[in-house]
Amino acid sequence: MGANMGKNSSLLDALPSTQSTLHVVMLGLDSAGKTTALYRLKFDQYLNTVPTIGFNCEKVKGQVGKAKGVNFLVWDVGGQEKLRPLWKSYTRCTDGIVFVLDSVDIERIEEAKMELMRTVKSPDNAGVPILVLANKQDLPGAKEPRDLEKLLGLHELGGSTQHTWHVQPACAITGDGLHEGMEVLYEMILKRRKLAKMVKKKAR
Ligand code: G3D
Ligand code: MG
Repeated sequence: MGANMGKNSSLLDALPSTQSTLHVVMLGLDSAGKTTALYRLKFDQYLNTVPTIGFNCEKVKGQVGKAKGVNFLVWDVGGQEKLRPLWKSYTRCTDGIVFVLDSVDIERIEEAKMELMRTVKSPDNAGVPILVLANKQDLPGAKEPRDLEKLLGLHELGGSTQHTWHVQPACAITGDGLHEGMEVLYEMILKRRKLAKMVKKKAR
């Protein structure tokens, strides 16, 4: 537990990390880099991937900041079109969603947006924090997070749907930005839990 007990964190902050494993699902169009990101997070090395049929699932340990030592169970669901209806069964009851985006593939950004919004707006996922990995930042022509945010229409998710979200620039091949993104996701998950607790208390 020691690793999580910074000067400013209370015992409450530390509890969820020691209690349980957080469930996270990775979504995104095919070839966005989900499987590469998952294995980079897991083994800290680049593994050659093949298009995912079905799913991959790995336990990943947080490495930076508050998320250090936190266990995530990460599901990587195949992104091919015929598999997308399956996303729904994986995203139910998840603590967080990681949406992996190819920052160069602007041709398919509208399609990515549609898939993201469909998942996020499903009642099962109300309020689930979303980490958008703006992947492939190493490639020339990669769009900046600020532009991707606009193109994905993320501001639509503020108010009524109560989602928190963050766009993290990343390169799954080198691992740049991945653990930083997981830390932000972890903080969003904690915040949501605290809020839920407060609402419960008030209702008593
Ligand atoms: P998916 O699981 O989302 O379908 P993969 O995607 O992880 O299988 O990756 C698809 C292709 O994108 C792979 O290339 C992979 O190496 C590449 N890729 C993933 N992340 C990055 C990145 O950050 N930068 C660059 N330049 N490429 C990346 P191949 O050639 O094997 O299809
Ligand atoms: Mg894959």
